[in-house]
Amino acid sequence: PQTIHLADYTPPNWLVTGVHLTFRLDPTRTRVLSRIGFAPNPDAASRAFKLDGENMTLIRAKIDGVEVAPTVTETGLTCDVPDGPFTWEAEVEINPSANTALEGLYMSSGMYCTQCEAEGFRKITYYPDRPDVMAVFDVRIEGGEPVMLSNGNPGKIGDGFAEWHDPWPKPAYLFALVAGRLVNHPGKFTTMSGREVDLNIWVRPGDEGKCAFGMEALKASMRWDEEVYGREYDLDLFNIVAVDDFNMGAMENKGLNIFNSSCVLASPETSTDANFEQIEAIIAHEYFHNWTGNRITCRDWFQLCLKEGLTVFRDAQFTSDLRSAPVKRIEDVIALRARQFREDNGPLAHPVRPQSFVEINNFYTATVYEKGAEVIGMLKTLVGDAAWSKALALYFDRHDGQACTIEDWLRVFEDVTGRDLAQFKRWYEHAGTPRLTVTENFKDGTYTLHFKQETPPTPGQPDKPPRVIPIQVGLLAEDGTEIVPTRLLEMTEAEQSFEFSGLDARPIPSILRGFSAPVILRRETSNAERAFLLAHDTDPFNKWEAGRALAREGLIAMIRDGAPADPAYIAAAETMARDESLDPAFRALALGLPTQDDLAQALHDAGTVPDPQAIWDALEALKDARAEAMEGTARALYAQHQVTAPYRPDAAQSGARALANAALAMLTRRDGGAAAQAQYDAADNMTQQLAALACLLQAGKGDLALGRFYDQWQKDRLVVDKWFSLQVACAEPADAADVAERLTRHPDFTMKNPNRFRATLGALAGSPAGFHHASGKGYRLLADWLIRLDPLNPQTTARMCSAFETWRRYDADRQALIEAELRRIEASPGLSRDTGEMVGRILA
Ligand code: BAL
Ligand code: ZN
Repeated sequence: PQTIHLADYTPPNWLVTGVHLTFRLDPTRTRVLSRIGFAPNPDAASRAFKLDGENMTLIRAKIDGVEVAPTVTETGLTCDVPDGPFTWEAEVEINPSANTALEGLYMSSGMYCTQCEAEGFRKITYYPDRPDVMAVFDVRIEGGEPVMLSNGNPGKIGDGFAEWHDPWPKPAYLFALVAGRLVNHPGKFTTMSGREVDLNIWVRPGDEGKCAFGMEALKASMRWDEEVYGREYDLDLFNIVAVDDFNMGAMENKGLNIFNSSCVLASPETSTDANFEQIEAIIAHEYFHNWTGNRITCRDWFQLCLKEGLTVFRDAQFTSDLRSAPVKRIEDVIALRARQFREDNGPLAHPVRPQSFVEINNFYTATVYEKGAEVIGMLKTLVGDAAWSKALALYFDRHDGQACTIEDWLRVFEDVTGRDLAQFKRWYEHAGTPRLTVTENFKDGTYTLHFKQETPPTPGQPDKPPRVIPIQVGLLAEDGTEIVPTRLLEMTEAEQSFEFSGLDARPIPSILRGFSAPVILRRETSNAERAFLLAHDTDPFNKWEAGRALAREGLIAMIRDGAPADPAYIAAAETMARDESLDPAFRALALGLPTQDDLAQALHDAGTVPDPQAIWDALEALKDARAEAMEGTARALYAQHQVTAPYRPDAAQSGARALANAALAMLTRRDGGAAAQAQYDAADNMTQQLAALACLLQAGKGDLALGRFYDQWQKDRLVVDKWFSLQVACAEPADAADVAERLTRHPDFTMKNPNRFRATLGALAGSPAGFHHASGKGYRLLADWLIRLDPLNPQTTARMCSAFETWRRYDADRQALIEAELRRIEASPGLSRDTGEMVGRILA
């Protein structure tokens, strides 16, 4: 397979002046007729004409009305064309029913739908399928389906056909079509200039009761983007469609967002508080793409972070504004460390703006998305809020309607602030998580912090020059008062010192407040100081971080030295949990322990080979010891934070339920599941039902409830996904692979539905002690299923290969077992380009 390099970018030879598409829908023989205006690109060096196209049969092609005979290959076609503008016409046949890869036009539960990002449009018709070719699309859909949707505004709708016109030039990856038996949940929104926009959430009949929350989230997003960024919606209509079979979470097609049904359908009975929060964020994310992604798009796929990093940053701002900013920040950092740090410290590490790829679908990663958003956050911190607002206004003004690069983005900031961002750009160009080591000194009233930054080598990048790192620091006195409020230190050198003078006594530092840069902070400190910061830090993130570090150090001593559970951690956790001045959601997060994967990475960084079973045992021992010591507190918290008001998925109620459920998990270790059983029996919402079921399963008392749960919810696909994944996630390490294997034989298991596949095999990959069981059965089961899935759905297969990305952390026996499975996948006949690239990179 061919490797594509950023350095090889050349502008398109031909520009598209307009696109007319007619779809004659048929489940197995859909005809697509295209009429496309082409004009030479004055910026291009060549007029050679090549169109992308895959998995289709060309019926006929014409240029300016005259039939032509292009040279057709597996990836597209070439043709002799006139020197100047011309009209291309083609008729192709495609088979949506056979499209199990879920890219291009496919069928899901009897309805037609599309996914064109990144390169799916080339499976619909021949086209220059690249984001820097933007055009106005007119679409006619024939086929007699009750509902037939495409991008833009509706045109004529008649007997068996519907026409659509999208006035905004767009790249083909934003094209969408949906047709089928759908019902809508309608809404209306009046924009800031007074235009009325029709809103719809389209679902399969039976799901209409799960749309109200998504509709309110959409309106809130539209209002927020007007208020915060001055961005107004630009069509008469905004449609969202829920689709069961979808590789990603959702897709921002212009005016016709398509969602994985798990990311839009919500009801209190079937969705957890976490689901509600995530749905709200994803609806916002896709909506915000209308400006950051659609109106201003990417020049090429290497610039993916231009739209994704910025849009993740914007959706995080939205959630912070609607809910709790500290809680959102902590949740995001937990996720960043779990997914992005793991990626950045392994064989799949790549820059936020990659320099090469074989299959772009493999780069929809935590690095491009989440680290991409962190980079934006650092930029905002460095330039300040006022300059940020000016720069964004300039970005929207200067680049509206264009396909842009990271250079364009940074130039806007340089123009607004006069700063040189050449060093900052390294965050986009160099992979790897910097290690920021800090030492300190106090003398004659001056406190000095000395920082040293080092970034380990990553694939293809052995040496890393220093980056600019924004470090937010505050100082506390021994009595807990804050003597220096948060101050921004701008580190630009490999080593650099910062002084704070005029102090009476040696302060206690709170470093990297708000997690102001995506780095690993290394500092020699004591557990007493961590407990002090947990009690007194005014920065909520660092307060949480101190508790997390205290737990982590105790766990590492348990794992490495066989130490008992640290009573200092438990005492500090109990004081924090009882502190009624703290938000319950924060307390619930602060009672969370480092994950198995966090601990494995921390041990590996400290030069110890992690033993997944020992990590599991230490976590269990700490949870037992904490539950014993905190039994009274757990009982009190559980009683005190019951929500009696009617269910609302807002921050206040969710926080209370999160704390009550954290207390329930502790109580279950003391009462054998009595309180959990009572909660299960009384629950009228999924948050409480699922939390109680998890407690019962962990207590070994879940069989009855599990059966009842299935009986109750077997007709609800999304709840059945929870039923699958919870069983694997709650299994003992020795049983997890067996549980997953048994579930793959359940009549409801299907590998054609990515949600169900992830709920089963993804849950195994996400349960480290079970996945890494010394027998190798977890590895074997996952590899078996990846080999089976690859011919059907390369994209989902390739993404799930990242389960193996940490393999070099482990002992020689586990490494040998994993390597054998990776080699077995690699040797599978006809392995996809997607999976081949991922396995190759992991093994390299
Ligand atoms: N553009 C792919 C889905 C998303 O990031 O919104
Ligand atoms: Zn996105």
